[in-house]
Amino acid sequence: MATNTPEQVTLKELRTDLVRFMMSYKFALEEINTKLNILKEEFQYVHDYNPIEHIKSRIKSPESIFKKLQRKKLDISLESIKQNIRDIAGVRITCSFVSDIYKIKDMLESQKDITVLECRDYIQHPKPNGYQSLHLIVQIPIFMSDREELVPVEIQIRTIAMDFWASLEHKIYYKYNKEIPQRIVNELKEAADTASRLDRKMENLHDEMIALKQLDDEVAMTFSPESLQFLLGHKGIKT
Ligand code: 0O2
Repeated sequence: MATNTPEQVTLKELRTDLVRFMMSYKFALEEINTKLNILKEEFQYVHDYNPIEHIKSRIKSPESIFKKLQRKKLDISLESIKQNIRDIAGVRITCSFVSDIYKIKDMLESQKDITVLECRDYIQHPKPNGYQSLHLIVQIPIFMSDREELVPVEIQIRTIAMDFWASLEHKIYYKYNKEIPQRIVNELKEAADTASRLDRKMENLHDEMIALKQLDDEVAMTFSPESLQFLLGHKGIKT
């Protein structure tokens, strides 16, 4: 039987290490997705409302990891990736309203096996180009057959309007390899401001509807159906 050369053995070991290494990020994503789906379902049941519109997750490709290592002038090794690249596992959550973003952040922070390592609030402090989102780097434990690992996951939380802007802005930059003309940069910033105004407007409308519904419920609780019918009849309103 042919035996492996030392190079082949090293290569095989490296491959096993790499597969095992990437596996922990895949499991971490699965854990976070399960947590988010539980929150989504339970919140809908208890509050009759769903703060999570959409969840998307991805594992960073080896090419992107490699590019990031190069961009940051870091060592190319598994240890270096582990220490420096914290967005290998990434989840993007889209919500209807800005207040939902902070609700989700609070719910995640209060889970005792989740540690928030970093929080970048690009909603309170948008990037100069207009980019808005809340970025969390969380760490969760993953239990394997022979060990427990603490794995970082990047969670981006944004509204539908913020997501719409970021996706299109990314497409514009991705397709155009040269420097973007200043006029386009300015218009993109304006579009981000418009998206932000739309977010505020939709949230105000939502709050007004909640207040109206509460008032309706209070009226219904205060008056019996008979007295309500009498009062409405008195006002000439048919029920
Ligand atoms: P991908 O494929 O989306 O993952 P760092 O991670 O700290 O080294 P950075 O850029 O300082 O690098 O981190 P930051 O600001 O938290 O942003 C990381 C991710 O946020 C990016 O991932 C984008 O997904 C998103 N993002 C940040 N700024 C912008 C922006 O101006 N426009 C858009 N469309 N998205 C943005 P990656 O690594 O670029 O790639």
